[in-house]
Amino acid sequence: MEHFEKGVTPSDKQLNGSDLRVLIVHTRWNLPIVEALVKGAKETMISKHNVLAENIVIESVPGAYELPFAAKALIQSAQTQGSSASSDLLASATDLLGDLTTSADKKPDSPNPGAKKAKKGAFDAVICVGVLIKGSTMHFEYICEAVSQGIMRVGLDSNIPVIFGVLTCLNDEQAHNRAGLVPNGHNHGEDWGSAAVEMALVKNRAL
Ligand code: RBF
Repeated sequence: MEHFEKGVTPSDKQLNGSDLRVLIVHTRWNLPIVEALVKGAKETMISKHNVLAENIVIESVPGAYELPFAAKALIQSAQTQGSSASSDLLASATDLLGDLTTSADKKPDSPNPGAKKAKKGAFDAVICVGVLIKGSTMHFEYICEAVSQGIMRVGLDSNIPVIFGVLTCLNDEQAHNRAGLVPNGHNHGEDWGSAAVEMALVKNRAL
């Protein structure tokens, strides 16, 4: 049998994200692990798929349970701003949760030297990032179920692809492994960045 490598096989198509605007909403629960995942997603979109750093908007929420609501609110807010003729209303969607920034939320480091300008308005894809780690009560099961259903629903209802970037781990070790924080680990954020670009292109019928 051929060597089997677990995980996603990269698309054989060229995924060009240079015209995309992507929202990352992440939790502040388990933040050090979440930050690694957000970094993996962001850097992959920029370096592998040519997404402009200024077209990646990063917001945070307290915990995973809040991810679906925030994703929905930010999608709607950005769409309203994008369709408005008023320049006042063209303020970035970052304003909505503007007070809730963390070190993972830093705005783009430096302006992109390329000719393309930062986009305004609607997002082409959203990545919800969080880390749920099982405790001794049933909380984990309830939150996992609600969050996975909620994220799927936001995507289908809004017609914007929403990537399920939530780790549901039985212990800390699994979480560190899947955020690439230990030797031989793998940062799943990288896969989520690629998935966001691919699904945005599918949605825009550019693939
Ligand atoms: N949020 C997470 O993102 N990851 C967790 O592992 C997590 N564990 C929780 C465990 C308990 C016992 C409680 C009460 C909350 C937890 N939350 C976690 C927070 C949850 O997603 C949400 O922010 C709060 O319940 C407020 O709605």
